[in-house]
Amino acid sequence: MSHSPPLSDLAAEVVPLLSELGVDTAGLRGGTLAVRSPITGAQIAQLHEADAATTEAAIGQARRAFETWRQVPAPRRGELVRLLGVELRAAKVALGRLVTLEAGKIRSEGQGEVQEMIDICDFAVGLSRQLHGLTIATERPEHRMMESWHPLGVTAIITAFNFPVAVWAWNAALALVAGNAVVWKPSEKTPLTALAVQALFERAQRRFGDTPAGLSTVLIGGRAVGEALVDDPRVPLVSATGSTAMGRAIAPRLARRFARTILELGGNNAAIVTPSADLDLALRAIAFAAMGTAGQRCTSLRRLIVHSSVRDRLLPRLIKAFASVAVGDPRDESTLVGPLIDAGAAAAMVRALAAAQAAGGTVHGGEPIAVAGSDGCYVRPAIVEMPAQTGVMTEETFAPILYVVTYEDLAEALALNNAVPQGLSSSIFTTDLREAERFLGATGSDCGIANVNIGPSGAEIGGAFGGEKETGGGREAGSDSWKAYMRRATNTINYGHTLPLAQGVTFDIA
Ligand code: UN1
Repeated sequence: MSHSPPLSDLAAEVVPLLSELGVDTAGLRGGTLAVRSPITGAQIAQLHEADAATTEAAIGQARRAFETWRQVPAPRRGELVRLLGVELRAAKVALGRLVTLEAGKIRSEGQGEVQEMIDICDFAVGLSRQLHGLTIATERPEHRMMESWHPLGVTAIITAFNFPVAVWAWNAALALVAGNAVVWKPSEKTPLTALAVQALFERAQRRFGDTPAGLSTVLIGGRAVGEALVDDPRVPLVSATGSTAMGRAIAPRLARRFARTILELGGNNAAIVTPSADLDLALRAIAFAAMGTAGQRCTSLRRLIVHSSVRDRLLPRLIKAFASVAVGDPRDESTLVGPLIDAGAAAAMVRALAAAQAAGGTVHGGEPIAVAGSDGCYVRPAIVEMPAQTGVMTEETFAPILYVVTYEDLAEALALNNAVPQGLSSSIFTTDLREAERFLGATGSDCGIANVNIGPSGAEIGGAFGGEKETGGGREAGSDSWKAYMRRATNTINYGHTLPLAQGVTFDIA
């Protein structure tokens, strides 16, 4: 057993919560993975990591669980997800609190994240009676053609720190009703919330009755665990959320074995503010999208493309809002912007602001903020007026930095919106129907999400979530995203006595 220094005061808050959520707290010390709360930077746990043998065994057990689970009728599988939703409702306050302590989200965002889990459970329960295929007109007499959807297999879910529990739920709720088993590798930065969710899942399992062992597993660990899931032929689908660099590393490995992927990678989301925009509404939307979650959503607003005639009416108000927003301990009710996840994130922000300045940008805010008694990384959100959309503005920095450029005509604004490698989310603020429709049309935003008069972040689960280009192309959550978790079989049935061949081919044997 490795040396284990005493845990911090914050651990005194975390441990009872974990135990309330059903986690065996005996396993929180003595391991090799140090877990820190971004609130103070203090250690809150030292977890044991899954080694190669544990990972291998978990995948094997998940495969066996799948072989049983796929035979359970889908609406019955939905019942398990319904029970998970019941557990999540009961645990919403505690789990949301744990998200705050481990990921640094403000209270309402921590609670909101759990609500997102509940929502996807409800969605998946309904879906469990609707995993429907088509019947298709056939060209042959006395034939019928249809498609069927079947369970796919073990689904690996690799998640990021910024939505430590909701993104698992988007994937797991659908995968489970689809008849799959799931194996989860949470971010090394947020493993405790994953353990809590696993404990809640196990409660739901006990209420459900007989579920196969290993239907859902959490593997705590780093790169090696992720790579084992990526390379294992028993895992036909890997859903991974993280950086474009991570996606670039794993996508070719998955392609090599023809595995399916749902990749949710970098975003560099823009909002266009047109001359007709309702500026009061736009101001609020921009503030939430750029500063909410301390700029650490994939969907965070990073680029503002403002019409030159609007700039002077909007920018001073925005600068004021950024300068006065309450930054601090996310446990305080008045805080709107909590800490960055760690020192690495703070350093990336410093580097980005320096690069922007070197490119001629004017920076407002962005300085570190000292919070009494804390070694956490708190920063004033930054607005950067850029002379042009170049360099660092085309990259995703996971921090509250809003770059601003101006435009003269809508075609230019649309070109700017699309002129980055990422393609997750986008918005336009306009009251002009023509502008809105152009933005949403085929020559408009090239992103997976395009909104009118709301910011690019804060999507509901009912829609398909994901983006194009370097965002990876995956779609999760609502709409028909469930199809990614199932295999489709096209079935042709001949109920006649002859054998007409398609395309009129003749093949008459003697
Ligand atoms: C993410 O940042 O990885 O749309 C997901 C949103 C949330 C999900 C973001 N519902 O902002």
